Amino acid sequence: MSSLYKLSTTIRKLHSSAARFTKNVEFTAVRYPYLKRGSYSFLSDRHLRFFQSILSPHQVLTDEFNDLSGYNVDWMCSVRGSSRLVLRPKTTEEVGAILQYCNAQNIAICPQGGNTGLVGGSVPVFDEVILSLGLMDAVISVDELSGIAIVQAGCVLEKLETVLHLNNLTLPLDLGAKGSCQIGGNVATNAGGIRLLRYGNLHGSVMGLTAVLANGQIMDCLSTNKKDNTGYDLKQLFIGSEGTLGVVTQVALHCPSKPTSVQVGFFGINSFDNVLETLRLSKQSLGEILSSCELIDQSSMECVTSQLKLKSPVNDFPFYILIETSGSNADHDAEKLNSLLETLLKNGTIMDGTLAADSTQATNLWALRERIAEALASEGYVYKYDVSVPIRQFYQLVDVMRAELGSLPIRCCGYGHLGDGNLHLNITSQEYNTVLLNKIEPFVYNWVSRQRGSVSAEHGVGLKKRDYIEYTKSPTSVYWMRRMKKLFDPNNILNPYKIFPGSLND
Ligand code: FAD
Ligand code: 2HG
Ligand code: ZN
Repeated sequence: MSSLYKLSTTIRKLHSSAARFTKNVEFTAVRYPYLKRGSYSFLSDRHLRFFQSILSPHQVLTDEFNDLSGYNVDWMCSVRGSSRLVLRPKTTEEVGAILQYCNAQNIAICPQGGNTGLVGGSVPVFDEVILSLGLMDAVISVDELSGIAIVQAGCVLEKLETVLHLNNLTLPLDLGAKGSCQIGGNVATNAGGIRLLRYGNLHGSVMGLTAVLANGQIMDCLSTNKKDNTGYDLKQLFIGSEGTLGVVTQVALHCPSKPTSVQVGFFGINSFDNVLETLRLSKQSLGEILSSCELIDQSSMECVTSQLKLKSPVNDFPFYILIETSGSNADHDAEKLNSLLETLLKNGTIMDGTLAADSTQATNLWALRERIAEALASEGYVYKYDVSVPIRQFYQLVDVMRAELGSLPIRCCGYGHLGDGNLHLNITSQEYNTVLLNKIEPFVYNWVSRQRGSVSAEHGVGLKKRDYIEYTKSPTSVYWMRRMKKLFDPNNILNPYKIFPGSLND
């Protein structure tokens, strides 16, 4: 068992949307004038002096000496807070002291990880103090035998992956933002990504965690037991709670063995019926080695190839599927994938296809899928919808939206985690446009609601979807969520204005 990794790995830090012109982004309070600041304390010199007394100077960033726009603006450059203070604790105890004080002084807090969230949850709405976890980035221990890694919440996902690989383990989750997002942020959003099909979501992979509650109390649920049926499983509450119930400071993650053989296939398909047939046959013939099944439509492909100058080896199809296998026997896996490709070509389910011959080719194929979000961002403003829908209706929403919107947007495209029924519907326009927005919402959510889907499959609710949570969650569920929020955070200091419609302070 190895412990306390101080590795400083080179992380492929995610470049933000539109090269992060953060200063031009409209303030959230201006763009959404109906949002009203809660009756929280305004930051005073007395408060500042307290934070400076418990933290070192480089852990307390004020707007007087620092440009805080990178913390105040989200990755999409779509929301902007006006926080004047960023606190960067190094330990769970420091987080505890900060929250205890904020709770007593009625100071609102916005917890922030890698700030790659896509629903406006990671930045303040008004002047909430930003609690950035970035300095809590140690990999505390990795145990190859049990597969358990214990990590501080601010550890960047890609750094953790590098350490795991040294121990013959891999991450149970992977996403395009891995060079910047943090494991604490992933837990707080219950991030999905491209391996969920194989390893399930974080509710299953997180064995334990430490969370600091709004009153500063440290809740130690850092169990490493795979099985534990003693009472309520409280750690689950923090997974997907988007910084509203507590601040996650440590995570015990169950990590699978690193596959020794990873293979990628990329197919061109001429109809959505054949997309579904490809999924069915892939599941049937690849079985347990199938680790990803991702869809790209023609418009998304056009965007990623033209905006980022990437090349696809398969062209001119309405749909593309990327299949990945992860296994332990390269010959065996290659034989399975080859035979799938042959069958699909022979019976006309796919029209063209290629298998990556080496890891460089595999990486290039993955870039066509993983970099779509980045490509879309360079077109201007992006309206993002991350929905769960029944698999047979997966692509209908894109067609329905195109018919509804006509030539208003630059692009209306769909891609995503086909194997998990998670569609990423994206609509772009040159700039933020309320006429277009009002044509999309609530239309899109009504449609998803009628299919009994979910308004958020993986990105969460944050600020952007808070008015729509009730479209796919029952009033009783939302009522009990609110009750839980009140119980854990009676003063509503943790990430206010997020997840729930209206005001929790009323
Ligand atoms: P942040 O963006 O900083 O925060 C997200 C939310 O979590 C906020 O509400 C914040 O308050 C809260 N939070 C953060 N850290 C903590 C903490 N330690 N304790 C309590 N609350 C906290 N998401 C997916 O699910 N699947 C994908 O495939 C995927 N791909 C992406 C690709 C790109 C290019 C980008 C830009 C984003 C993608 N995302 C994806 C969205 C995003 O990366 C995830 O939501 C990620 O989990 C956020 O992690 P973060 O550290 O950046 O958190
Ligand atoms: C992905 O799967 C991310 O690439 C981003 O979840 C999705 O940009 C999006 O809509
Ligand atoms: Zn996704």
